[in-house]
Amino acid sequence: MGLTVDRRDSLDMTDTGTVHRRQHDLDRDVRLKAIREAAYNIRMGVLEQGQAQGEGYVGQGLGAADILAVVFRDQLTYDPSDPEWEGRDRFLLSTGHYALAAYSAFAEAGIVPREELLTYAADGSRLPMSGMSTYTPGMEISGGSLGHGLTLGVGHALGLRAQGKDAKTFVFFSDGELDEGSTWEAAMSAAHWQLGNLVAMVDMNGLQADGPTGDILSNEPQEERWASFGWDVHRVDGNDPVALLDAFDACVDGAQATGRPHVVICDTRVGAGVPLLENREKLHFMRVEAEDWPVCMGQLTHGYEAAAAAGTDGKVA
Ligand SMILES: Cc1ncc(C[n+]2csc(CCOP(=O)(O)OP(=O)(O)O)c2C)c(N)n1
Ligand SMILES: [Mg+2]
Repeated sequence: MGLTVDRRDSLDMTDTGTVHRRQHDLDRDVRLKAIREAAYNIRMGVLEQGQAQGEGYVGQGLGAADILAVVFRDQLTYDPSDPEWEGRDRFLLSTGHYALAAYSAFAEAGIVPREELLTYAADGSRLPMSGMSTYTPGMEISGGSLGHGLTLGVGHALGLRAQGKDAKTFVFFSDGELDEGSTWEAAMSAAHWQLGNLVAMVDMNGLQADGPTGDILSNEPQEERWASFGWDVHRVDGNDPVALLDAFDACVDGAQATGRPHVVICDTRVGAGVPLLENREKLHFMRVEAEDWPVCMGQLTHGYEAAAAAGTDGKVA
């Protein structure tokens, strides 16, 4: 059901295959249009997976779609036909239960066939409910045990530097994972080793398994905390593609200049882009009635078309 995006502006042929490269040389409006389309496709893929199972981590997937659209459509360098190509940037999904969002981004990137999304969480599928590197092309780590993604990212970034590679390491994790001490050990280590090739993104959706994040364990002020650990810090509306693009550009363009690791703290909305889900009780795991999935899809398409007509750069209402 996704839009067909003309990818000719973003792919080039090399001896390793067809490589998607960072889009920073393109016109900004062209980049934003592509990101907006990618975010729509990622959201629709999330809904299709949820519909296939009747349930899933749908609210998180919708909330994180704009972040993943910017990262996969615009920032990352990778070869969709060879997800293990050595020259690739690494994308690490720490938050394993966000796998359906990553699968949708992989489908948008051409790493897995889009129709395979319908096998999400089914027996024998390559797309298990929690992300696992042994099952899915493009899934660099098995992240379901929370709080480890950033530590692994530090290792990847150190390894790439030791090998003299320009590739960067991107790590996606959640506000719930800020409760884990290992996240802060990794933050301290990354600054110590001056890992300018490491870009972290935190999905601050205000929710975790047992309730609102602020009720479980206060984690603010985030900017000051990361800055005090020696990181380059950006905090943005994580459902605003313009703000996200500017933040990621600043991270990647400044990668070598500062020698500091980078974090983009993204304030997102659970269910963003689909009012029916956004306005109901915020739940970590969502079950949706069969008749409501088409309503969700209709609302998503309506919002996308309305935003495009209004020229709002794809910020979902
Ligand atoms: C080490 C570890 N502890 C506990 C869990 C159980 N668990 C699964 S999801 C989750 C919530 C984590 O917070 P967050 O990712 O912010 O939740 P969401 O925004 O998706 O609701 C927890 C505690 C786990 N998977 N791993
Ligand atoms: Mg959360």
